[in-house]
Amino acid sequence: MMKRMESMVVVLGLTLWGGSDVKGVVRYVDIDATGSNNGSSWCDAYTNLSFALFIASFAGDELRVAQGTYKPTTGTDRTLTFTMYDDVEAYGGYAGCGAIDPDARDISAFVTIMSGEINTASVTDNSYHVVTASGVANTAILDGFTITKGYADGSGGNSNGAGIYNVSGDPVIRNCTITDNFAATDAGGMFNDDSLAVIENCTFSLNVGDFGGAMICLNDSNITITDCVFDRNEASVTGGAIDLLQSSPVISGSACRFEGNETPGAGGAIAFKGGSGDVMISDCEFIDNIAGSVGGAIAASTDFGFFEIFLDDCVFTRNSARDGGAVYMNNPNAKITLCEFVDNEATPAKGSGFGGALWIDIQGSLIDIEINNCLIVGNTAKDDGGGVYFFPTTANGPDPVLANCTIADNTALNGNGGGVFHRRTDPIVQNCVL
Ligand SMILES: [Ca+2]
Repeated sequence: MMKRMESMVVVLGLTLWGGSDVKGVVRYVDIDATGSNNGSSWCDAYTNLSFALFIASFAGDELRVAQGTYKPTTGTDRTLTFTMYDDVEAYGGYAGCGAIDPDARDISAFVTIMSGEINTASVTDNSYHVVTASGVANTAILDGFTITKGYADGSGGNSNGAGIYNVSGDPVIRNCTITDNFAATDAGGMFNDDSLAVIENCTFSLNVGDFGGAMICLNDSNITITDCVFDRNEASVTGGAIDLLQSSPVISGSACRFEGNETPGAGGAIAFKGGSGDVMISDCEFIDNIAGSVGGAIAASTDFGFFEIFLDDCVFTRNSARDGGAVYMNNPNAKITLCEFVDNEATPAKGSGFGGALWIDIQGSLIDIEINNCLIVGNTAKDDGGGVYFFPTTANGPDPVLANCTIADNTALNGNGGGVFHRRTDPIVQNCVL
């Protein structure tokens, strides 16, 4: 009996030590610290960020990281990475040891960089993944870092997610800049598979991949993206900024902007290939995005699963594609409300171009399309549908609704329907200015 009591005490002790109820301490990381390197103060800070993250994982410590450039290794192993852990919150952007106020925090002034630039000066021998978030809960937080120079050109998972690689993790990524990362297959910036990641106030720029220059979401990655900027990312196949397969994100926030993203395929900014629920995009600006095929800003297809897409309060300006200069919809239910479509173009140099602002394809008999309170102005198609092109593939299909919209000054250069082109359907037009 005594023995049993003792072992219970040991078990309880271990549980308390490792449990999330035990609040960790604050530990310091500063690449320039020269003291005892035990993490206890700015000048005794750890200099090795990978090691600090690992140590912090035991009791769930908070890490404060000073300005400077940190690398996953000083050696040559491309598989080494900054690993995120449950209950570890890491904050970059501090002034650090030697500053008048080492606790001063300013992410722009005290830039804290997680860099995959290892080995030679060439990027092609860099870390496959700068950060790895696989398996973590939403208690794993990165806040205030620049994540850059990942180069995922390996095999399997090492060809995806050069900036952040995430399988079955739900990390929180906040106030970060994810820039200049390359993946040979999916997502230069951030790879999400089976994830409920939360991404807030981040910038993804100049990332390159085959699918999703900045980000890919696979297998029910119904992530939340708030107040993020996607700037000049490139995908060589689809989804200039974001590629989504059977995933339904919420993308919103007054700072939300997609600008100058590009792909030769579908979805200059975002490509949806089937959802796993409702897709919500609100308060976002889409500017100067380019798709070689369909959907200069957004291409949404239900080829891999039906979904309902809601576009609220978004502005689409100067996006271009072969068809659907701003938005291409292939068969989801769609509610487009309070959006502005201005100066978008479907005017390819070769071949035909339909739907200067919108191409809406309706195949199913129960598809529900509603465009309400929108402004569709100054858009141009090479052929039919300067503003909107409705294209049901079956006769007598469901009738899309256009209500309370202003549709003006759109041009169908060589075709019909300067404002709206439709065939095999009877759009219900209510209270619109044409
Ligand atoms: Ca290198």
